[in-house]
Amino acid sequence: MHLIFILIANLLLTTAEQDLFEGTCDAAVKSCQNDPQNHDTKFLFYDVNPPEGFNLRRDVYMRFAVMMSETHKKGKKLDWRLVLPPWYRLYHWRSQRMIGQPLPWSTFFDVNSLKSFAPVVELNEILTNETSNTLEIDTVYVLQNYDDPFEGGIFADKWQVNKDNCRYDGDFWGHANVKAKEIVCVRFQGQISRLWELISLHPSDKNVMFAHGEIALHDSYGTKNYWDCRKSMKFNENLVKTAEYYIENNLNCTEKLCKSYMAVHWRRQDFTRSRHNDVPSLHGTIDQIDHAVRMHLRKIKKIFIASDAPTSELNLLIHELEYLKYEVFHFTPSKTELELFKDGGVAIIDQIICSHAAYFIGTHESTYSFRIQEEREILGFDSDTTFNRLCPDSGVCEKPSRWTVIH
Ligand SMILES: Nc1nc2c(ncn2[C@@H]2O[C@H](COP(=O)(O)OP(=O)(O)O)[C@@H](O)[C@H]2O)c(=O)[nH]1
Ligand SMILES: [Mg+2]
Repeated sequence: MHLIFILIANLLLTTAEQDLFEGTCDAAVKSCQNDPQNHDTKFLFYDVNPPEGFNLRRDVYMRFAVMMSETHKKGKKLDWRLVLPPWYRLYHWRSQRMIGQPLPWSTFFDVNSLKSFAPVVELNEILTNETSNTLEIDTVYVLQNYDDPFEGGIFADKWQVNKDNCRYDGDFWGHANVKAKEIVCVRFQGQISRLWELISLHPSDKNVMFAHGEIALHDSYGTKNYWDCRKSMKFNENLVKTAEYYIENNLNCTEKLCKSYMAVHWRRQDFTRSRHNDVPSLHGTIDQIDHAVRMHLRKIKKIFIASDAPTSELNLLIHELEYLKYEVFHFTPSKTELELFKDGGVAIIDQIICSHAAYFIGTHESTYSFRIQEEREILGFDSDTTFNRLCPDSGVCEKPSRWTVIH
């Protein structure tokens, strides 16, 4: 009797799991897999907490892209595509913040390379095909944190529809012609693949969106698939060419792993206010750069500084380092370059230059520095040259975690 009960329970579970995962597309139907205009295609949209910056958003993208890729690898949900959320009015993009247009991912990334990893489409690939010119999202699930993530002393994966205080605080990436039919708020914590359970609440939905996508966590961080996804995030080739041209002409290097310069990511602005226990003063920064060169790079005289510091503060740092006889470099875009690449592209050029340096020192817990560290792992630098940070002038200075590449 007991055995029969287990068998029936398993059978029910299997059917439920199948319902959850199976789409209407047949893996053998090529058009179904590749064509965003196919009527059976379903679209998964997401948005991120409005104040979050570019580099955390890149990590959130990876969570969704890995989730899609892993589900497709199992032959499930083959009719689903992930829509790349346009970049719009990011908090740190000072020169375009007020007037900015939504920018497609191709502004910053090689979208064909992203597509080689996961079934992604740009929003404008879909919008141009909308006959009514309005895109209706069937359900927007607004993810919300639990008040107490460690209820009963443990962090358990769970979700629960929440009917109170429900509103979407985004702006559909600046696209006035995108509308939501229904908004559902959900307390959510845990692995991102459990979002499929939410999607299955409305099985006939064609367009589903998750707001506050950052609340869902990686299913597994640092795995081979994670790194395959990360490797596919190649930058737009004009940004790469501009960075390489700069490196060749200013920093005397034509190789991938340069030996001629060291790079520092000096994160200021909001970090000096909200994380002042983690970042050094101007003079603390100079001492640490000088010390690192003396310890590790005795032949190097060229120092590249990537920073969001105000010009006056940055100039002080540059002058003080020059006084110590260093040749100091900072990428300043021309007016045309700034118009072409935008603040986001200039930040990427800085990151690429840091990625190729003989030695890199980053800022503690800056996702901007994290992305540089990953790039250096992919390029094949010795991890000792990568996982280094600026310490505060006094107090504890934890070593950066080493997230090393898996091929
Ligand atoms: N050009 C340039 N921009 C930077 C630099 N550091 C920070 N920024 C800007 O500030 C933003 C910081 O936000 P985010 O990407 O979230 O990184 P985090 O806040 O450091 O974790 C970046 O996306 C850039 O727009 C830098 O070294 N160079
Ligand atoms: Mg940030």
